[in-house]
Amino acid sequence: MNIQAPLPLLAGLSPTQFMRRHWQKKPLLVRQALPGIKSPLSRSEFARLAASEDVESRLVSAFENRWALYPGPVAKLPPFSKPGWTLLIQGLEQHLPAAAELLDQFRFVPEARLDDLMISYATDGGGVGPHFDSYDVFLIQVQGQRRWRIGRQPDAQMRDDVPLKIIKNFEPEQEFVLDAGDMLYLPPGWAHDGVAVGECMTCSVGFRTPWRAELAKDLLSRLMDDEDQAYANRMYADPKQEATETPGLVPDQLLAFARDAAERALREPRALERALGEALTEPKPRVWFEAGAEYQPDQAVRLDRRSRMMYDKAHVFINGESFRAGGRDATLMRALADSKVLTRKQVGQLSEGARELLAQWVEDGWVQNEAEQG
Ligand SMILES: [Mn+2]
Repeated sequence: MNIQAPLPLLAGLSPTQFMRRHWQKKPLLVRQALPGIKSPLSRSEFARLAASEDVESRLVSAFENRWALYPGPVAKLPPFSKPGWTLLIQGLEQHLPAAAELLDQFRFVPEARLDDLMISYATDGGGVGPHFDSYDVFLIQVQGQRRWRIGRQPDAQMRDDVPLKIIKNFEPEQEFVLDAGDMLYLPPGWAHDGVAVGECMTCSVGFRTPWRAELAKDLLSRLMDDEDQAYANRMYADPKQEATETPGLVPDQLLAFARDAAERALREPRALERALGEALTEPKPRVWFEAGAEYQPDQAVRLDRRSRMMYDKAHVFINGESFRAGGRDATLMRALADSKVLTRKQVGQLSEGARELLAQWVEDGWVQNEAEQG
């Protein structure tokens, strides 16, 4: 992607300009960001996904002014003719190639930050109420119209009489009606309320914003699970422990041992880098791959739409696993992570070891062989 080129998607801004001026800073309304966009799925496909155990969905209704939330799967949707309900499906990119392609247009943001594509279907008046999100969001109108009201909302009080997080005293500052193809970007913490004007569908590009504590917990547990490390295989010993009159007191020596254990794990060369890469590429709980394809060595390859692949200076990460990579293999694997494809020629340049790895990924369904195009 040329990050200096102006894009209709970003109202004529280049990705570079957008990131500097708007990202995490201020909203951007883009009329006809995606002209001619079609909904990636029909009503009946929507209903089928909503009923599936493999799909994360939820139904929100506000019939007779009473908010209700039903976690999916939703076996039977309310009638399409009935106003005031909405159904949300997370992770649409895992289920539909067209949704994965839409999400890929936002890869001027690092993959590590991109989360998923959500779609909401709503009948007239449907929505989830005024709320905050803790992450950035691109709201893309893919069918029909939705009225968005947004504001900075200093009063963060929530209603306590509803099963959803709804702002108590919403004070919108701006209002826009989005038509199909229009898009609204909101930074984290902007209050927003989207209400369907007639039947409509809206896609949201969501981002991952890890909390410090949550990330530290994940990384530290990964570091400690790595039992192959030399630092892990040492048992506490206290040959100099004296008899004690205060058996309840934690020995200083044991505290020192614990501190040393944690510090050694963090200091271990490349261990934290590896834990982070594995954590960031770990597939989500509902993701599964179609394994069993046979690898064709003379063909181009494409990353499966469900695969997460990233890299750092010393490793390549894919779906929660890490590999040391250097030289030409590293260059090629990084190209696969960045562009999601390797041409037949590039595949031919991989070392034998790297090609064996690629063959394994094809068999696992993480990568697919592809006949060369164009
Ligand atoms: Mn939201």
